Amino acid sequence: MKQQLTIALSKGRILKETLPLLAAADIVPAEDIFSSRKLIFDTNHDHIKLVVIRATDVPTYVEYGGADMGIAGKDVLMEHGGAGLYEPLDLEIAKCKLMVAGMKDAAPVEGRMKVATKFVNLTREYFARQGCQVDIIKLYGAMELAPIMGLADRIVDIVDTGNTLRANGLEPMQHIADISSRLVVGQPSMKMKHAVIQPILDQLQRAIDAQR
Ligand code: PRT
Ligand code: MG
Repeated sequence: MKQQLTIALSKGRILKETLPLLAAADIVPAEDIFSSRKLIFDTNHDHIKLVVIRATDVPTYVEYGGADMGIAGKDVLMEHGGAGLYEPLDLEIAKCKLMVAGMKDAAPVEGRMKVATKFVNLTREYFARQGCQVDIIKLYGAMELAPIMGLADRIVDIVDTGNTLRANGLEPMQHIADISSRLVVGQPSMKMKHAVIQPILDQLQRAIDAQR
């Protein structure tokens, strides 16, 4: 019998782009994920299950072996840190950029800059690398509001078209990283379940090449 394999998928916008890639690698959920309230899904393979969870929980599940592999945005992975995870594939989906932004035509900040973000770890590392001391303010959403309300001088957030920034009178200022979704594999799973994981990696790689 084949070893059991659990794949953790990020719900939200990544999921819509993930399912066609999985299908191209011949992994298809047994029922419609979007219309179900289930968290765990059987697939067309007896040995493969999918769990659908919050993006930020995906690396945690994979790190602690609650899932063997997972799919999450590079932003989420950078924020989580890479301990215990291999990142063998760039799926090249849900592409966007991680940027520093502020009010349009904002004056340079005097003294210590206040930066609002949900990505506190990667923001701290980014500004430390710039040799810049900042105060980080943790928010859980609507970062764009913070500079408008005088809560922060800058934000660190995901930018795609830039429409959200523009609509709120903000502009992108510094590019931190290009983001796309990645496949991660737990280090023990990669070793112990290599026989079932490697064929999936190969098929996904072919599906990624085909979608380019
Ligand atoms: O909603 P929840 O808090 O559970 O999690 P989440 O908001 O992280 O999930 P989701 O589904 O919104 O995003 C998941 C992942 O998609 C992110 O981790 C990124 O890797 C990727 N991604 C790609 C994006 C975007 N594009 C994106 N445009 N994530 C967020 N946005 C948001 C951004 O936060 C901003 O509010 O869209 C707005 C900017 O878009 P533009 O086009 O106006 O610039
Ligand atoms: Mg969201």
